[in-house]
Amino acid sequence: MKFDSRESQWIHGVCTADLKSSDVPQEQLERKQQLMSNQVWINGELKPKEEATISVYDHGLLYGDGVFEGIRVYGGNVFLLKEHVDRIYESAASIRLEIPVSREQMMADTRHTVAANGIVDGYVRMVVTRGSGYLGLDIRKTSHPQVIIIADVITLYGEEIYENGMALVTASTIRNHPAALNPRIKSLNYLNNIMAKCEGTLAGAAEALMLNHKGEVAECTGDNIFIVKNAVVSTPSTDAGILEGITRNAVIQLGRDAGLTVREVSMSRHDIFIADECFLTGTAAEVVPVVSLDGRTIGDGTPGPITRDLRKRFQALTRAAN
Ligand code: PXG
Repeated sequence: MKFDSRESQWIHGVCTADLKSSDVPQEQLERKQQLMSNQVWINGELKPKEEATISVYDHGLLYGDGVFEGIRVYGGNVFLLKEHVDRIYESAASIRLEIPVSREQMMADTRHTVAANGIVDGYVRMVVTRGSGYLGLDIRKTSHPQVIIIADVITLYGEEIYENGMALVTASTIRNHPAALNPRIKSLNYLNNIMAKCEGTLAGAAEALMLNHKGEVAECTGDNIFIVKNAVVSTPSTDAGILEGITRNAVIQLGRDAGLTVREVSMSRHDIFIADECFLTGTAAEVVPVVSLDGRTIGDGTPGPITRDLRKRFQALTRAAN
């Protein structure tokens, strides 16, 4: 079958969902146009995005060999920057990738890139690739890891989802086994999540729930998951094989500070079906109410009071950091 970008996003009928330009929020398109001359930080300097290129021999492209972060900017402040920088260095250490700049330098370069692009409310994509080299998996065949910082904007879900809640579906693709590729590593190899996301898209859902190899709830394709039952907040622990989300950790802390019991526990789909409330957390997504899973209504089918309260507290935190 021939790929036709007007007809389909995918070849061989795996995913037929169209993403027309009309599906992209107008606000995002306008903002993008203003940012046509984006300056990208690449290996120690800012370059116009057209000139910020890396080699086709880079193992980040050839093998997905590298690490990344997605970070929000609120009111010109790069939110929880230290936490994101710490995580990218931990991801890199885990795959034996040495980032050629210090953590302090990475933070300074990020702030500089955000300011140079005039980003007030936006999004940073930080990427470190293994670098270019010879073909072959051997990491000794590469040199010069590439450090890239992009400052742009992101909109994940429409306003309707934040107001009325999201319908989730469970993907049949399970989350990577932690002994194969630990989901705590935010690596450039995101096919596991992309395949699950594709299942969600096919089913008409904005996000998809992923289970782990034991059939337990792990996380969504780009968000962590929480439930509320009898005023107790629960989320899967890192043992379930998840990315230890920075928004997740912030929301756990906000909940505890508000006097709520917040537990990290093993969880099944059944626990979600019978929960009073459910919500997702993520850098791009922030706090998103979930009102159904696989056709089962959660609670009364509207965003619950604890979800709404935690969302408010999280928004206050993003503003307070300025
Ligand atoms: N799980 C997975 C698999 C993720 O990729 C989260 C949870 C939430 O983690 P944080 O640290 O963001 O609270 C993520 C993060 C994107 C995008 O471009 C995806 C994420 C973050 C930012 C942007 O789609 N996923």
